[in-house]
Amino acid sequence: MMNSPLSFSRLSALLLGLLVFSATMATSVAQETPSTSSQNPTSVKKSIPKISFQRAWPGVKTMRPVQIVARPDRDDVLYVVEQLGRIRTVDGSDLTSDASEMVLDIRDRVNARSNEEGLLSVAFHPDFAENNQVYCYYTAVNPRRAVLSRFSMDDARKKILPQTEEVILEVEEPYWNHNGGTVAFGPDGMLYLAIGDGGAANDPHGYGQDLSTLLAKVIRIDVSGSGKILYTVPADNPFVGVENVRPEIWAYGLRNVWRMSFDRENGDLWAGDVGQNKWEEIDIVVKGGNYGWNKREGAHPFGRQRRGSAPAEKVDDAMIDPVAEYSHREGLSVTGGNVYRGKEYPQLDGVYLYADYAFGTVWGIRRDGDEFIGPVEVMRKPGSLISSFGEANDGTTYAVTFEQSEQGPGAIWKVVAR
Ligand SMILES: [Ca+2]
Repeated sequence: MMNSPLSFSRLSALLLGLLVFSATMATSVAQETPSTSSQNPTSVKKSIPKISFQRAWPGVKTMRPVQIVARPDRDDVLYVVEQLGRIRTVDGSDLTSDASEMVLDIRDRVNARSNEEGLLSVAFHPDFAENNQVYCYYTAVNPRRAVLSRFSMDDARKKILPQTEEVILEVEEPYWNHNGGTVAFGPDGMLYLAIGDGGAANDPHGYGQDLSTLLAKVIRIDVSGSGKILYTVPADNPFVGVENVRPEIWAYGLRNVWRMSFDRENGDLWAGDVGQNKWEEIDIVVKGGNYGWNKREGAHPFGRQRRGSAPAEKVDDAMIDPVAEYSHREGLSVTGGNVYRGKEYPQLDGVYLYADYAFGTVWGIRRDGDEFIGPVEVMRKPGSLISSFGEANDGTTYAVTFEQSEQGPGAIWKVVAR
């Protein structure tokens, strides 16, 4: 999320002016493209339906919601992460309910002074029902750093207890921006964390391709230990035993992954990596993969435009191209989403949804083996800054937004196929 090359108040005013126009467009598009599921349910569907956002929990007041997450042991509650350092509940069984409880407040230790800082991501442990563990990823100061911590919920599972914090990992952040990030558990039970390149512009220290730092990486660690062992490195990580390389690294060359998620059906790890000057990208993150930053931006060489720098280096074939990209004519900052696996809209099954944070455009893309269908633009919602998507346990997909401006009220939406 969250390049801020423009004044968003001005941008939002512009975008709001387009609302009536876009509502008309959305209607006509939906009529042109009826959403039908495949005739043969065993084949990969070829179509990508249009979607819309249906307001959920309209009476719940939230500010700067940056994530909505499910709790593995219960369907009737979802958790909305607020960037300033709080987590609140919404009623997973009643989307009209106004009920909301604040279950964690760590504003005392979270630094959320800038647009890209704060409590950025939360994940419940897959064995939460047994261990009460909740993992939080946030930014802090003195020194400026990114923090991955484990908290426990109380026995009644009403509150996440701030005093139970155990810091698992800290990464020094040289600049305020590009902190990533997403914490998520894989189907293998390991904890994956996306960490940004540390910030500034151009990745001035070359962290993207530097395997001695955790910046600009997706890391994979095992947090199942107990006592003083807060994490271990899985023996099958790609760089275990390589000299001067951090063994936690799972993939690298990632500038600022703002949202990644696992396809719950096949385990694919999809990520939206925010670009700098020209290209926003979607990657499927694989073991040991190099996604190019700062030698590449999207599928394109990067570096030519740097003053005083050498010409862009020859593009290395070992670097992995994005599976989708879009230029800054179409948006400014990608928000990665998730592969829809809910039962309610079979025509949407298998579609990875992602958005541009600034323009409010949503796209869908399907993976079909090594081929991809799409991306297809499936919705426009100018005036909503789409900060994240999230899934309930049954695959129902939600989105959270800042309305009208970055300081505007937060809103939560259910993704509906048209
Ligand atoms: Ca890349």
